[in-house]
Amino acid sequence: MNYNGIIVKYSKYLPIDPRCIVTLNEGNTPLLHAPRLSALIGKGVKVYLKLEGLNPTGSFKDRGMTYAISKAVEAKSQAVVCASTGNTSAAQAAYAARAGLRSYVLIPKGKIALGKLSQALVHGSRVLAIDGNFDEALEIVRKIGEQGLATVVNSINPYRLDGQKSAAFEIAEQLGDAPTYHALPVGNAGNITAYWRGYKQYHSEGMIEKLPKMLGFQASGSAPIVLGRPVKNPETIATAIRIGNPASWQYALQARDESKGLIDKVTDKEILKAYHLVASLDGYFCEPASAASIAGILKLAKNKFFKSGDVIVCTLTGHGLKDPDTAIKGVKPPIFVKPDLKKILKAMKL
Ligand code: AN7
Repeated sequence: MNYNGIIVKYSKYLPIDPRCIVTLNEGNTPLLHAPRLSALIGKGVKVYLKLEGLNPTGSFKDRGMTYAISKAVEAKSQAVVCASTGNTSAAQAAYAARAGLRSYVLIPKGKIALGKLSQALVHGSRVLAIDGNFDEALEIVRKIGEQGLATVVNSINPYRLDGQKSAAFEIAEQLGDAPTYHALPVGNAGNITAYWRGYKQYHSEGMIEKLPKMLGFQASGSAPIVLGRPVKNPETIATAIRIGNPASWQYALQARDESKGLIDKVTDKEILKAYHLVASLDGYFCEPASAASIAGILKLAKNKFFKSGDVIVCTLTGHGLKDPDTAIKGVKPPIFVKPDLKKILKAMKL
């Protein structure tokens, strides 16, 4: 059967005039079992990776963006705008291009990964790099929205979170029920909010029997929710979640408390370790922010948090190719060798 993206698949939950749908066939991403990571986490524990990096622009943002852009088209908007640490801008740029909308993105100068910047530019958005961080950019974008100059497609636009709920629906279908735990990185806190709403919706409709406990992880240099106060100058290698004052803060607390889960922090060192671990053990390359979910469950596993029979889903929110600079920095460089069989075999230690 032809797959036509999340709005068509979940049309019951994402109402719209079908003529206005703007899709790149996002969603329907694999839920990959990670046997070697599972063994590290604990005996009898099953870890699954939701590969959101396999969406059309390489991150989970496509799920919310297809609906936000489609709704903007339905409302006859001519222009869209967002503040972004990179992935939202990449998704907006692609969907706006397809819709024929003018597209403006505000990014923190020098703090977005190269792949994401390339995407926004190649898709033809007007990219404004500001001498400030994401939180400052979002404040300005809110004002642009209030003045009615463009439709804001950050997750303060409710259609974004409605679209992102589809990832929880898919996991419920892929597993046949909710997992015991759902782990994910937390930046602006939209995704944890959307997943929780998605699971609750499926639960209330009898589509799943249980609800997961939500485990959110912030980078320790950008951990406002863990600290209980905004962080003025957030810092982390995981630039996607370099956010000091999350827009969906209160909803994230609600997700945590209603699900009896937790929101914790992980250091950049732990993030990078997890990033390399999932690539080398289970063959999947995610971006640093995504590895916060892996780092988080590894941290919890040290304290025997999980027990046999637990099913953990980690959302790997973005693809590793988004951030080639971080990838290259953290590994041994290639070995330079002449095109000579003997020398090559020596270098290979064969
Ligand atoms: C790979 O693109 O905020 O907690 O402007 O790109 O829903 O914000 C990105 C966030 C996790 C955090 N992983 O999700 C943006 C932006 C990746 C991300 C998050 C982001 P939220």
